[in-house]
Amino acid sequence: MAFATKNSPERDDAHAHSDPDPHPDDAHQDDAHAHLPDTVTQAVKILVVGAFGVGKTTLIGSVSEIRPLRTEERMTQASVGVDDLRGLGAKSETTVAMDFGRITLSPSLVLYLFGAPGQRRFWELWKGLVTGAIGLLVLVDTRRIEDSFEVLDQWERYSLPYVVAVNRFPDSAQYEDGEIREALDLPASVPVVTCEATDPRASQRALEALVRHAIEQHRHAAREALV
Ligand SMILES: Nc1nc2c(ncn2[C@@H]2O[C@H](COP(=O)(O)OP(=O)(O)OP(=O)(O)O)[C@@H](O)[C@H]2O)c(=O)[nH]1
Ligand SMILES: [Mg+2]
Repeated sequence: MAFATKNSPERDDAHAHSDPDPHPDDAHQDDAHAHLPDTVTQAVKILVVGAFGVGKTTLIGSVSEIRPLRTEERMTQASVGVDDLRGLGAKSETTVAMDFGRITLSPSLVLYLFGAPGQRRFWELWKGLVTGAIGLLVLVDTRRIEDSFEVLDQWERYSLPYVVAVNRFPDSAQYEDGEIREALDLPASVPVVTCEATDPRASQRALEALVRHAIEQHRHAAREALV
């Protein structure tokens, strides 16, 4: 299947709409995980970003070991024609400030996860949210890949290490990594992984890929600075 590409002249950031979908349950969180283990020595901040409706809130909700903080507001008539609901079933709410969650990746390492709203009207918020983050997990929905173009353009301005995570919805077509790279015009160094935001293990693997990539990039930058 052919994609529109990020650089194609017919690129179209316009939006359409259809019907909404409920939020998934965050069944695995319990209060036993409210406190950090004593073994944790490193805490890092990660941002989960991406276009409207790609699954940011779902991913943080599925992977977080604490009850996630959400700032969902019901979508109103004002978002009709602005927030594209194609393929999003019964989605009726959208994040208006941020998501927040936490996952302990190893006995010594904890990630603090911040979800940033994707719509243009929230871009000003990103400047505050991004402070102190070591990297970005950029979620993409290939059913509407063109929605990711301008969001990715904007995040690239922050020059943070990022990994593209293709969120597999039940009706998503399969694409080769090369097709995703070409469509998004990704630098060769940017890893592409697939996940399902509703699956905690797949979501965790995507976060692990980001942490590995961020560490490599920060090491590389440190080496360059010493030359
Ligand atoms: N089946 C399935 N549904 C998903 C998956 N990820 C997200 N969804 C659904 O897709 C819709 C959008 O997910 P959200 O988590 O709200 O997406 P978001 O990126 O936080 O959306 P905004 O904050 O509004 O930009 C919801 O109805 C989710 O239930 C997935 O991996 N599988
Ligand atoms: Mg959200």
